[in-house]
Amino acid sequence: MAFRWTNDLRPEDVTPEAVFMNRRQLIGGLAAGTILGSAGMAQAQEALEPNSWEDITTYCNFYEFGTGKDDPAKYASSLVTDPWSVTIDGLVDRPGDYSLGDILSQMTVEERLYRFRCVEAWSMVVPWNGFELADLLELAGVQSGAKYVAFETAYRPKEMPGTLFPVLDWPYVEGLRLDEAMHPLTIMATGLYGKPLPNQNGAPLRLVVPWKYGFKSIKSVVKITLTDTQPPTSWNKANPREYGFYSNVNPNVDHPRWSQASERAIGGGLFARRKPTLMYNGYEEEVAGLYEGMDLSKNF
Ligand SMILES: Nc1nc2c(c(=O)[nH]1)N[C@H]1C(S)=C(S)[C@@H](COP(=O)(O)O)O[C@H]1N2
Ligand SMILES: [Mo]
Repeated sequence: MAFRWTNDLRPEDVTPEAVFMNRRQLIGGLAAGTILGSAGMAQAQEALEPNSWEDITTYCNFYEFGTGKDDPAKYASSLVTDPWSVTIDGLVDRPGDYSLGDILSQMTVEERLYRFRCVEAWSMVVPWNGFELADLLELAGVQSGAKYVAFETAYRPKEMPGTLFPVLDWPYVEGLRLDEAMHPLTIMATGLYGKPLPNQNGAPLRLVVPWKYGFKSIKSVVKITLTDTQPPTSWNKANPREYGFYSNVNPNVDHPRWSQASERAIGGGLFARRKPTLMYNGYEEEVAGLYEGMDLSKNF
């Protein structure tokens, strides 16, 4: 792997402004802090003020439990998350069913503070706990022919009342290019605020890809397949004109039905104002290289 996330920064490793950030902010914001000027720094710091547990766990998208933002918090408790296992197959050396307990015993779970952004132009900052997807993929042994990673959510109509309606083609599926999947910003989250992930947020294990729109961050994952062809994704299947494979946060490319230039920060209350959306959700320095030379208006 080209580089790994580092958590053990010393004050002398970072800019003077960044020294005043706490460790949690450093984890999420270090790279942004070192490349931005102080104005950008102020914005980055502001953007990294975490949302409340209440906001994060009651304003959710999880169509398997209904299409309303408050439906998952009301209905997702019916999902049985223990025992849980993830099938990892396709172009890997060690395909099989990996129990969550076995996975966790081999992973270092870290706290990460990420700006999370949904496609409908709202954003939150979430203190996730999780591990790098790359570490999980390395557990299974990625073969050299693999180019993409496909993900699948559990599909259990008895536990997921929303799947009785054909709003999406169930199960929910997503995909990443292998280099996106191996990037150290890409994590599998198992908790938030140091507590186990609530069902409505994708328990017991969900993807988080902070430079992409929220729908890429597939919840309650039961299957991961390494492939050599680009996998289908639920929202692209539902509406290919509006949702592409990449779905990178990009204020310069509007969704056909709304502007993506600004966002409403959830939890801002009465004085909430729209903020300009940052390229790659503020992670440009870290991920722009993955898309060098690509026409982002075509690969949206
Ligand atoms: N299985 C599944 N995963 C999903 C979704 C979904 O409906 N089903 N919604 C996506 C969308 S559109 C968003 S914005 C995020 C929301 O995550 P959050 O509710 O934890 O903020 O989950 C994504 N993952
Ligand atoms: Mo979303």
